[in-house]
Amino acid sequence: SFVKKDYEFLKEIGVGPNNLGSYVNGSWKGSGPVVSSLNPANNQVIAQVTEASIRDYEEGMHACSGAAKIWMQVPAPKRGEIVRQIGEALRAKLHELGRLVSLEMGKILPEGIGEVQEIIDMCDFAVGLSRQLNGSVIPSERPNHMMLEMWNPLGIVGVITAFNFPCAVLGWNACIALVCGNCVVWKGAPTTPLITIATTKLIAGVLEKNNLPGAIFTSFCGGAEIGQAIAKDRRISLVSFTGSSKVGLQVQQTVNERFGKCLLELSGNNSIIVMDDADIHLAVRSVLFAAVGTAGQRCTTCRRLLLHESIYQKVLDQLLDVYKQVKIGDPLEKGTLLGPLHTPTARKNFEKGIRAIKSQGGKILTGGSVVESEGNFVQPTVVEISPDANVVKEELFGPVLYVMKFQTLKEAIEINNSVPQGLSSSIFTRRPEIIFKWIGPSGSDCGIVNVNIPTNGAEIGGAFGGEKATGGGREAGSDSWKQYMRRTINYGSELPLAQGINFG
Ligand code: UN1
Repeated sequence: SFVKKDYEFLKEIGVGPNNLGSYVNGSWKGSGPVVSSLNPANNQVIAQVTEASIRDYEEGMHACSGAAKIWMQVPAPKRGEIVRQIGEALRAKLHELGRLVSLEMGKILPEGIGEVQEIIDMCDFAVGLSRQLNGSVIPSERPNHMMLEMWNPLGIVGVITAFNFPCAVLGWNACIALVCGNCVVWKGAPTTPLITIATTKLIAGVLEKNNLPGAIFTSFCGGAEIGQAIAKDRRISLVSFTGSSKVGLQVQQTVNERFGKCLLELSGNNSIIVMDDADIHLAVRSVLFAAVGTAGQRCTTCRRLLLHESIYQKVLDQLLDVYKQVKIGDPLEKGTLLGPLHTPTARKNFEKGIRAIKSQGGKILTGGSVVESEGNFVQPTVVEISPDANVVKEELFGPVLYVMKFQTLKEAIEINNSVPQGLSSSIFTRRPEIIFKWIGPSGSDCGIVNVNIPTNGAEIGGAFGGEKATGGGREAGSDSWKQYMRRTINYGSELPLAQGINFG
């Protein structure tokens, strides 16, 4: 076995062999099913967690509704100070929490630590934002009037996150929601409960130290039942959901039925286009990180590589060469580039996907098999296939890269835009006329449109999210915060009506 077993460090972040999975009204509870958290590298149990029951959920939401009334009255920069302290608490445990992310999710350690860094960055961003939730004064056409646009909190924001970024995506949402004056209700992925618990403990510690109600941050380990309760709950003004397009659509429909707001970050099917003038060395390094990083389990993973016919073979040869050097193994081990898939089911889906690829005319250039071991390892895979094959339209969540050839930029953009999803995209070229076409109205139809960098690894300062089946949401930086608040416009005491209307 190439997996080392060392769970001692978990004590330092508040995780034991048996854990309660609901942080409710400032204390830890659990009266739902007991589940095991598994190490994807060997499928052995790391620890047990008692998930939330609907009773725990109700108790938590009741307290959270009370806390919302208090938290929205705390001045925004003071809320920022609490988020600053959360950032400090995370900084102090960067390595331990990063190690847990690597252990429980299966991504390699530098990426596990990078993920915790991402939530720390979000805290820093949100602290600054807490002094910049600016409204505006709009000139009125009426005498003695002005229109004042100010931003008020929504109340409670629900955050449902996925296994692949088990704490960074919480950060994108929670850091902003909190400085905007909202309480947060979090449900992490059912297969990463220890990360949910460890992250919540750090946040809870800060609330406690500041004598604030613990219910400002309410957190549940659980599955679909708790997720549905959040979607249905009228007390939750905004539900931010990260996951597949299929489940996202169900969440959106449920939230719509009660006229709630939804923020969706769903499936991607991201392509990298390499033009004839590209820096090929840069492109190959970028594709490797984009397609193999996190074992292809990022929503921003590059799934389609579009190569100009004149450099097709050259890029492919270099790429296949670096693929052969990818070290597969224990994600906690130094030098490993490719850890396991997250679950045995993901490994089975990989095998199913490979069968579908072959039956649809795909040619496996490298990889294509699972790795025989007790963990969920698979080979990094490159497939030559037509852009019209059905499998290419779907998101196969693993390290499988589809390569295809094009002749013109127009054709490449058409292929880029030909899938249902629209999260991230990138082009490699040095020509400004191509770059501006690519980022313009008739270029990429994705939310993230990159040039000469991978499709993944976005930094938090920009708004993150995508179009079409990716759901249209924007999280993290830029002006994403406006989604976590509501706008009001007030005006003066006289009643001259706008548009010159005389009403009796
Ligand atoms: C995700 O996979 O859900 O841009 C998020 C990136 C990361 C976030 C990915 N910063 O790849």
